Amino acid sequence: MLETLTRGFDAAREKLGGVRELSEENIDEALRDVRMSLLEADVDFAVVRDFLSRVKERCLGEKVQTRVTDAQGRTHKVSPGQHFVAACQQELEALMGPVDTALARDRHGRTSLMLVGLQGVGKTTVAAKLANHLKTQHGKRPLLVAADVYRPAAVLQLQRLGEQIGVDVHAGAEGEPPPSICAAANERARVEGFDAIVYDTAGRLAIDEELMTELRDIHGAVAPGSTLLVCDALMGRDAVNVAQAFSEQLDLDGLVMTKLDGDARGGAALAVKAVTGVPIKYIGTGETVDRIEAFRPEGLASRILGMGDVVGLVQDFESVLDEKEQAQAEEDAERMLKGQFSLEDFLSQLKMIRRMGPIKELFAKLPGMGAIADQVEGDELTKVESMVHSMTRDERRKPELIDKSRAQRIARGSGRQPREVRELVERFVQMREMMGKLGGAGGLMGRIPGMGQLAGAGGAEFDPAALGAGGSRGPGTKAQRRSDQARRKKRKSQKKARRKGRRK
Ligand SMILES: Nc1nc2c(ncn2[C@@H]2O[C@H](COP(=O)(O)OP(=O)(O)OP(=O)(O)O)[C@@H](O)[C@H]2O)c(=O)[nH]1
Ligand SMILES: [Mg+2]
Repeated sequence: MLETLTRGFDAAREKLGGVRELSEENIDEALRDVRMSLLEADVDFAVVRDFLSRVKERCLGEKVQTRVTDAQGRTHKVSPGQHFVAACQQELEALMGPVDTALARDRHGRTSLMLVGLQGVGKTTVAAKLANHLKTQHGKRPLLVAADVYRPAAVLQLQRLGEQIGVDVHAGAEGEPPPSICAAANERARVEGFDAIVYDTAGRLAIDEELMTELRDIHGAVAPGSTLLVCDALMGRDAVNVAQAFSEQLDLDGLVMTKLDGDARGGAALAVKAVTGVPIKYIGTGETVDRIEAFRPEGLASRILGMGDVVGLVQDFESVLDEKEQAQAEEDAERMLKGQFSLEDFLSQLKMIRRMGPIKELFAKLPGMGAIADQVEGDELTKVESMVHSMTRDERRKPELIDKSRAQRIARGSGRQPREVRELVERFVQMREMMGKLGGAGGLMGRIPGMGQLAGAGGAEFDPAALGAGGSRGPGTKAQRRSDQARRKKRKSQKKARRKGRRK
């Protein structure tokens, strides 16, 4: 979704690739690409101008460090291009943050939030997503309130979603006006002991007085802890205008930007806080109820700069994998790079990815990882598993051995088609090759547990965090452990090879 933006920053970085130090001229030259991409991505003109001048100031104003030391005591050389990227990262974060994603309580001590916005932007979906989030992540017992009485089937839509996530939905009587529905729901929450409440309101095609009056009435009747405006990324610059208009009429606490999974230019996400003062609190990245994330400016900034949201990914990895699994993943990665990766390892990686849940999406965005992530959807993993289990040890280690007759045997054993066995082998071989290539790329992958050796192979890459742009996390003692492990393993395999040689 952020290709346009990323392209501009990439071009700028490339231009600075050859320069020895940053000067007013070469910064201006580099910023020209950035300016174009920001405008093309629909970022507000004034925001672009201010942003560029702050980046420039940061590049010129600071004493340019040529070396930095990271948290692990490793020193990195900082090139002018990297310094520029760090300045961009810091300014992008400042543009979108800081964000407090906590949802406030109302005067009854309940987490309560009201969703407002134009038609079709995703209010009802976000209502269900947030109710689900409150239920599963915060252990709350939420009540969903259907306050859209205008669109046919709007109530039914929310009821269906409520059923799906196991959350009660409050609907009004025939002809009951929305403010009174919401007030009744509020009272019901008190009586029945719901500790969270989410009001889904009606949308309009344009901002009209009637809509605003109704929203103000609801707001007055229930005094929600947070009022969130829902905008979709496809609205482009309009999202900024709409946020402006709503915030003039209603006290907005934040914004939920939906459909960031789509083909949008993403510029609105950058500009909205700067123009309206309303921070993005959550982002929607898909149609299903689990596709919602707390907004992290630093994550989006990294992605815009083409570096992937590695910090977020590392956090997510650490939250789903225990230490043993992380160590295992690291070993797998090591073997992958050496081309010793077997189908068994492949299977265990697929299982690990499946456990990551929604962050699969993120994983898929990293270079070359999409192909792997695709295979853990639906029944695919079970299929792969059954086929791998029907293989002999040798076949798992060297899938090249699998010829036509072996494929037939494996297919029979696993209840699959020989074609599927061949496809699996093909995909596996492709992936192994790709991993080999990634090894050279280094850096990025190295910050993900399990991918650590990739960094080792390519040399440590610059990390803007090391310049103070955020908390840096590196392999540290793990790296030490890994290299010890690698050495041990190497000795072992050399020994083995010698033994083999003697036998021959
Ligand atoms: N791809 C994608 N689709 C989304 C997302 N959020 C919502 N949608 C889709 O957008 C469409 C409209 O969503 P709703 O939740 O009904 O929008 P709404 O604002 O409640 O619409 P009205 O009540 O008619 O004003 C539906 O098809 C949703 O599945 C998202 O984050 N990504
Ligand atoms: Mg709706």
